[in-house]
Amino acid sequence: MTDCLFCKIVAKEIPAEVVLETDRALAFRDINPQAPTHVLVIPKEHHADAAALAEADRGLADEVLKAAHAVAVQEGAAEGGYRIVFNTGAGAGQTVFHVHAHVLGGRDLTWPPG
Ligand code: IU
Repeated sequence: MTDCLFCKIVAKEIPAEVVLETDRALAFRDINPQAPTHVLVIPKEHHADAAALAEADRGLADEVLKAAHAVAVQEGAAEGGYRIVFNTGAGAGQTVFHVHAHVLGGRDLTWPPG
């Protein structure tokens, strides 16, 4: 999608601090981190949200999830516990409509989220 910010990051038209890349997924640091580890993991292909991705391509959804776990391990966040969040829909706080998993860790995380 030409007007999608995360598609532009995939196309390298907008810079991002990439921490992991696979054939079909990309992980980069969130510009406004909410925890010591805050990385976004996206499929390179455009899907609006987690529901759309799961409907369209379960294999790709699996790859994004696997990449999210790999990021947590790579960042040293896996041992202390980490969170994978897919905000899905504006009411849940989604602001960028290219599906992304937030990988959050490196500190104690409270529940429930706001
Ligand atoms: P959300 O779940 O759609 O609200 O998450 C969008 C995230 O994208 C949010 O945490 C932003 O800080 C982040 N982000 C980014 O990393 N780079 C950008 O250029 C923009 C948003 I705009």
